[in-house]
Amino acid sequence: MTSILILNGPNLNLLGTRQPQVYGHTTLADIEALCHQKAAALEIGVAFSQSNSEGALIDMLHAARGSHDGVILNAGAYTHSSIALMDAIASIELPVVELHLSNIHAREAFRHKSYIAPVAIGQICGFGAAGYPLAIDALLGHLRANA
Ligand code: CA2
Repeated sequence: MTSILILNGPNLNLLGTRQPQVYGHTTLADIEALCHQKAAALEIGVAFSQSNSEGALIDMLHAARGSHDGVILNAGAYTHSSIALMDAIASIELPVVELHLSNIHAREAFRHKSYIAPVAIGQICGFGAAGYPLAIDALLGHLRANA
């Protein structure tokens, strides 16, 4: 069975509890439930995780090789700073979809730079929580086209 890892970075555990004017009222648990529903409908496996630690995210990316077929990554603010995450993605040789709730290109200039984009198969941003099922469709389409 196809298996996808959905990985969330720093502060995303706070979704729905703080700054709802920026990130909405949907919690990360709501998003996880949405992803499990989508995976069940598509008959694929999904693992969902979050960490505030750059090293833990890198460890989970390394562990994905051999246990998952692809990764959806919302790296949060590490998107704009982490060469280490970029190197980890390049090293695992798995397709990675870069995901953001907000449209990072319509926000502050420092959010326009992504270290994930050059090593991702594509980027989805600006659709809020709905971006997660969109990213699952995109990754599955990529995996099926490259099977
Ligand atoms: O739009 C996204 O998904 C981001 O990855 C979210 C990051 C931000 O640094 C990226 O530029 C874009 C921030 C996540 C912080 O989430 C919070 C949620 C509730 C309250 C405070 C922060």
